[in-house]
Amino acid sequence: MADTAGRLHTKSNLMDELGKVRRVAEKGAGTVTETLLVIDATTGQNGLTQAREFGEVTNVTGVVLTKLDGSAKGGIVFAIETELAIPVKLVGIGETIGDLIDFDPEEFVSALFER
Ligand SMILES: Nc1nc2c(ncn2[C@@H]2O[C@H](COP(=O)(O)OP(=O)(O)OP(=O)(O)O)[C@@H](O)[C@H]2O)c(=O)[nH]1
Ligand SMILES: [Mg+2]
Repeated sequence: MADTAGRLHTKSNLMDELGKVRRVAEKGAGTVTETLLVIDATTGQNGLTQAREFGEVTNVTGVVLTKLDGSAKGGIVFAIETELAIPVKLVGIGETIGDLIDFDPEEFVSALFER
């Protein structure tokens, strides 16, 4: 598992580096089975731009939507799924390892209508 820290979609040198990480990981016997992009639920429209740009360099296979324990609902994932066909795979509902859980679409939609 590789965790790439501190990436900014606006910094082209960091994005090039990320593309290289993926290419190296796929060399020889290497296989990249999943590439997850973490998006904070408080991220608005910029989340779509981030998903598009990261998707271009690394072929993102899923989104991890974090900080759903706050008041933010993370509605940007609808645009990411509709426009880029990248599904949400995991959600974060707190700061401990047990708070990273499988995405449940029905629960997610219900939570959108809770006040
Ligand atoms: N409340 C809450 N806090 C979270 C959640 N996910 C992450 N955090 C907190 O957010 C902070 C930043 O998380 P990191 O995992 O360090 O963020 P990162 O995206 O890896 O950041 P970089 O490595 O700097 O790119 C930490 O204090 C986490 O505990 C979540 O789902 N809910
Ligand atoms: Mg990190």
